[in-house]
Amino acid sequence: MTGSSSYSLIKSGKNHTIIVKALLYYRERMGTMEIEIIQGDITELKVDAIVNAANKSLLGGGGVDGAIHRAAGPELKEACRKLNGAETGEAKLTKGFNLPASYVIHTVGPVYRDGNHGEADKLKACYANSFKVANEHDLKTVAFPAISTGIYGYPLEEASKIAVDTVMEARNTATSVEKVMFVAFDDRTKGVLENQLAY
Ligand code: AR6
Repeated sequence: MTGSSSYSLIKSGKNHTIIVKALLYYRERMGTMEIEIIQGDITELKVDAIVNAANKSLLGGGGVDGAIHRAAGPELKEACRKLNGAETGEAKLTKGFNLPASYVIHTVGPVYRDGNHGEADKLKACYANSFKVANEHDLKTVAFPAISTGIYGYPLEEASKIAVDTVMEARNTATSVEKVMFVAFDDRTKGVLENQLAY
């Protein structure tokens, strides 16, 4: 494309309006996302989506996964069956059924071995892909548990840094998400998340 043709594109009234609208739209959706830490039970939150720290079967388990399935009721398991499982780092959406949350984003965190088996990249993918799914469905409020830090044994400080850094990165993109909540089930998780967010 020559310089003059790009100039005429911008100068032409209609295209100019489109470009300005696109820029405004991008600005509106960027950089305004709130981040909050709350302590409590994620199943009680009335948000657009709660994220589930699931296993590859997506059919339920212990920890936060068990709590979400119990609170959502048996329809959640039926909906999950249709998803045919997920790989570590992937994220898939279902409705929330009996939960106050409208949707559940199921993601599979890595089992922590020694940190040399791609755990960090996989955990990062959980947050990034959950965020992507939320954006694709135009969701505005999303609550994350501390993925992989329970039964899957990920060291809390490292996992919290990845969680906060990945959400901060997503904050700088055009997204439907207006508010992210990090849900700490216990005091220690809350403290570590607060320290991470302070940097
Ligand atoms: N609300 C918020 N956070 C919770 C809740 C709750 N109701 N219950 C537990 N947590 P975990 P993982 C916290 O073990 O390490 C399941 O069997 C918990 O204190 O739930 O990713 C799955 O099926 C911890 O901080 O998930 C998988 O097999 C965090 O949630 C496996 O566990 C994550 O702990 C996944 O293990």
